[in-house]
Amino acid sequence: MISMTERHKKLPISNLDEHPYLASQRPFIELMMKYNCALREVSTKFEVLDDEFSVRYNRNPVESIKTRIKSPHSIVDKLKRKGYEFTIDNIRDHISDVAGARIICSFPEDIYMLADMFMRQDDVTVVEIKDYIKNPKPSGYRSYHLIIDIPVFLTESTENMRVEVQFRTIAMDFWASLEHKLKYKKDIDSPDAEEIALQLKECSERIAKIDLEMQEIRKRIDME
Ligand code: 0O2
Repeated sequence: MISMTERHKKLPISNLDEHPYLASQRPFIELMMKYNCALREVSTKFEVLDDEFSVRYNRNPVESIKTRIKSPHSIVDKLKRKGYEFTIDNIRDHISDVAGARIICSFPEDIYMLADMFMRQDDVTVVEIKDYIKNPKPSGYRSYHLIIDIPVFLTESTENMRVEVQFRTIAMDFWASLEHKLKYKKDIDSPDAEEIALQLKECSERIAKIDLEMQEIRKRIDME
């Protein structure tokens, strides 16, 4: 019988080879470990920027930072949707959001400022920019997405890992989280579907206006 303490011990990765099944999973476990390290680096970069802002300008443009690694199930699904087999190379080459970081900002202008500072950093290579704030999705989804490569320094090599960074205001995040829940909770296949979609889009437009109004208020307060 395995005691609680033993069961909760971290499995040393070197032991993987002792178990044929686990040994076969090793490349996947290693890949996820590298994505996880890349996410920690990205997260630290935004913490640093926010700390400096706090000391210099007495304000925090970063409200919160969330990170996640895509679940194996979602990885399999996404590869299938794109017509690829589940292999390490296909994951690396065809999925850009295995590692995802979400930077929630106070105001829309903070998004562009932080994204710009981040992109100018020497070790960040920008692969793609998707500006769903200037060009919202038909659903009403607003966010600024960056696909980047960042080096992870390992024991014997350095590997560039791909990360998707999503920037949103608190308001955009509020909309996206609720819309995601509403959409995925139920298959909206009812005759109301079109009307619901329109209503969600209108909510997104109102939220965007509020974001700009709050930004104006901040500017007025700053000038006083
Ligand atoms: P999750 O659970 O958030 O990870 P690509 O990744 O480039 O092959 P894709 O998936 O079309 O193609 O990229 P896109 O649309 O630029 O960005 C995908 C991510 O943006 C989604 O990830 C969501 O997080 C978010 N997103 C995009 N459109 C919407 C939308 O209409 N509503 C909401 N709530 N979120 C959206 P995943 O993998 O779908 O999900």
